[in-house]
Amino acid sequence: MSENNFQLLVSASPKARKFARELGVDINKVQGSERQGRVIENDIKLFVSNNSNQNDKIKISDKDKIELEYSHSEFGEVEKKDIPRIKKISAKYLINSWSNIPHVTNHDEADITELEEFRSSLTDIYTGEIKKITPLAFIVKALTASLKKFPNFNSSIDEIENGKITIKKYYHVGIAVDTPHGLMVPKLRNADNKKISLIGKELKKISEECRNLKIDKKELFGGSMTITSLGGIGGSFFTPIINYPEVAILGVGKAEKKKVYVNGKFVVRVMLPLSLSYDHRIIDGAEAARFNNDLKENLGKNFAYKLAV
Ligand code: CAO
Repeated sequence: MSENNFQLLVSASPKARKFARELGVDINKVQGSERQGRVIENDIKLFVSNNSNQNDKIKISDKDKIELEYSHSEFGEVEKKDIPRIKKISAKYLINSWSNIPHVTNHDEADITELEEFRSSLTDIYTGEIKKITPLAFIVKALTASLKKFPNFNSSIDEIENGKITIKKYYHVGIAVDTPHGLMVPKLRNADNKKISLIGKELKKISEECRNLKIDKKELFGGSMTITSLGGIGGSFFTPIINYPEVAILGVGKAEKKKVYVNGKFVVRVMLPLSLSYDHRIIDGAEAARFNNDLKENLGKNFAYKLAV
């Protein structure tokens, strides 16, 4: 091993290393304050605060900058607040996705009447208590089934210049989680192999970890496709922004009872709004419409995966 290699292996406790990883800090760049340069948590905090101004700048190129002719305060009272760190980090990704990916969004509605009847009938076999599993767990499972049939949606095209597409053979579904610090997208790993009740538990676990800033940084990477659900809050259709380097994202709205025309008459059905945004460089509108049809089938009355609750 060369002298340089030794310099890279900074001395630190596993706890300090984990802390640095969670904050996305390269521990080798941190100046240790303990004996022989050992790094402790305080050194990492100091490093973050010294570097945050530089690293957290939201990059907007000069040509895109618009100079305001008047300051806001010329029109009344204003207040300046810091933008949370996570929002600053996601800003770069959002600008990259929105400016570089040709987005198209297909809107559709899934009839989840039977799924909802089934979901509300789930009880614990030992206690008889109603099992609380949100529709999202079912949507995750349905999505993985569609991804298996439509591998283009489980791809990345970061090497498009070389004419290469990476098809992932794993099914790690990203879940957009609303946190007080900003939006975070942890991955629900190998969702295709998990029962719906386990997916429900993991959804709670990863969203809590995000809200308490306890999620490991690596868990925010390596996804197949993302689901962004506003169903628990409200609203129907929207235009989700693709979470680069993924190529598609599914927006889910609030399911509502609606009058639908079926077999010659109007009937009341529970309809779930779906908004599928995709990268038009790799996915065509027809493929997206077929994907939505398949997803609707997976969420519809023949949903076979219910056996895997
Ligand atoms: N239609 C109708 N009701 C729904 C629903 C839907 N599509 N999705 C959830 N609900 C219901 C749930 O069943 C639950 O009902 P009860 O209180 O009666 O049990 C309630 O809404 C709240 O659900 P939830 O939001 O807590 O749970 P979830 O599993 O649906 O979602 C999570 C988890 C982490 C995705 C969510 O908490 C969250 O953060 N959502 C916001 C995501 C977001 O901000 N996306 C926008 C990104 S773009 O800026």
